[in-house]
Amino acid sequence: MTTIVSGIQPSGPLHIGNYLGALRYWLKLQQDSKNRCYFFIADLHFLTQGKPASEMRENTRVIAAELLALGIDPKRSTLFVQSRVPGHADLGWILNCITPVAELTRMTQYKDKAGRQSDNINAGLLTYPVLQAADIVIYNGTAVPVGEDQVQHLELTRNIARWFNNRYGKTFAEPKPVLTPTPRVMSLTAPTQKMSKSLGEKNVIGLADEPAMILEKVKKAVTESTGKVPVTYDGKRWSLIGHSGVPRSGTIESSLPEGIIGAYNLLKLLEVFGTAAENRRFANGAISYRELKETLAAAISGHFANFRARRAALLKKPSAIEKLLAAGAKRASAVACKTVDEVRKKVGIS
Ligand code: LTN
Repeated sequence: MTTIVSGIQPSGPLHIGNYLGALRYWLKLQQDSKNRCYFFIADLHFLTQGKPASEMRENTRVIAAELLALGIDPKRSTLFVQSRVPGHADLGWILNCITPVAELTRMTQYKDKAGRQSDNINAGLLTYPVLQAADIVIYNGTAVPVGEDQVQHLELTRNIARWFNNRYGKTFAEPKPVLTPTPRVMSLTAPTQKMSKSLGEKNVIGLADEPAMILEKVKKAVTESTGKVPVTYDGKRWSLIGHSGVPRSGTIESSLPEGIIGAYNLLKLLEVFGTAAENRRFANGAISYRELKETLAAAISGHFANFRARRAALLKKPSAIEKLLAAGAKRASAVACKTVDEVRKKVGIS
């Protein structure tokens, strides 16, 4: 048995960056009966963003419907809202007390966020990765499907588990990230940056976006204009000639012209959502961006057609969703309580 743990902040409706970065893997991992999966909506983490209560509530409701519509199956996976399992915050506090502040101030995500929300650098932002560590070790998680931006937090989680074990005796496993093979999905309108809601609506393709909206957004995607992009397609994957993988900040690729990165980003999306035949059409000669964008938009719309229908149906049944989440929290709590009891004994507060 492998215990899989992952969470997603309810920062807004799901988008293809979430899907390709992690959620696609959640779906795959829950199919394997050798995996025990805990998936949750990380509302305690999202509290660090200082959003109004109405937005907290609304986002959580929508994202729960979206996870179910995507195929997260409460029969196979334990799906719940983090704040409804009190053990997370309890254990988070205890782990705070063994984590050096210096380890937290060097986290790149903390520095990024503190820069972006300079009017709200709350203590939760700093201890965010400690709560994340608690989320994982509370279920003795060993594999954590996340986007590559979470790798540093996972390293800290392993350190925290080790510090605790060294001090109080072997208690926690040391979890590892499970990264999707999908490169980072870049913003449509600012392709040197990661696709993210914080860049604005037009940068992201929502999983629930209607076909007309998807087409509109894809059409506005930034690309170079000659159709000549240094790429090859091997029948499965697009590669950028002379460059490995995706543009990442601080690498050679990020110094490429924005239009080339933008074009490559669209091809990588077609690689996932389109057929091999559709991809091959763009592999020889100059790329017609009009054709590429129309093909890609149709492929994405088609891929999420069932999702849109199921999501709409689920949103009409809020009490059914509530019931599922309550059952998930109950199941998670049974395990979380055991861990917290054991930890309380070990640290001397039982
Ligand atoms: N920080 C993560 C969300 C998250 C998480 C977790 C992921 C909170 N707790 C535990 C994996 C395991 C993010 O923003 N992607």
